[in-house]
Amino acid sequence: MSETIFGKIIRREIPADILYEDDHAMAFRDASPQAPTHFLVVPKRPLTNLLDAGPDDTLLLGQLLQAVVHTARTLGLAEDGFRVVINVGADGGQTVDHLHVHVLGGRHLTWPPG
Ligand code: DGP
Repeated sequence: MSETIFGKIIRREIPADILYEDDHAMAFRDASPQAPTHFLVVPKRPLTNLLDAGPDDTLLLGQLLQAVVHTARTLGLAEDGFRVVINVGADGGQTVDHLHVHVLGGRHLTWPPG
C-alpha cells in the first residue's frame, strides 16, 4: 500500500491528538469531527482497508475493537453509547487508504447514515 497521512501520525511525524496507543493500535481524534466525540482507531501495520485483512489479521481486528472499547470507556462514552463505523472503498466513503475504525459519540446519532 502507499504511504498515507495515518502512517505519518503513527510514526509521530505529524501531530495528532493521540488518545491511546499499544503495540498494535493507536487511537487519535478525527480532524473533521462529526460528533462531539469522534476518534479513529488504526492498526500500526498499514492495511489498506478491511478487504486487505486476511486470516493472519484475525487477532489484530480483535485488538482494534478492544482499543475502541478501552478508549470509548476512557472518554466516558460507555454509559450513553456510541457508534463504530468502518468505511471501505469508494462507495463506503473511505478517503484514507489505511484501515481505520471511526468511533462517534456524545450525541444521539440517527440511522440510516447518508
Ligand atoms: P474515511 O472517510 O473513512 O476515510 O475517514 C477518514 C477520516 O480521517 C476523516 O474523518 C478525516 C480524518 N482525517 C483525515 N486527515 C486527517 C489528519 O491529518 N489527522 C486526523 N486526526 N484526522 C484526519
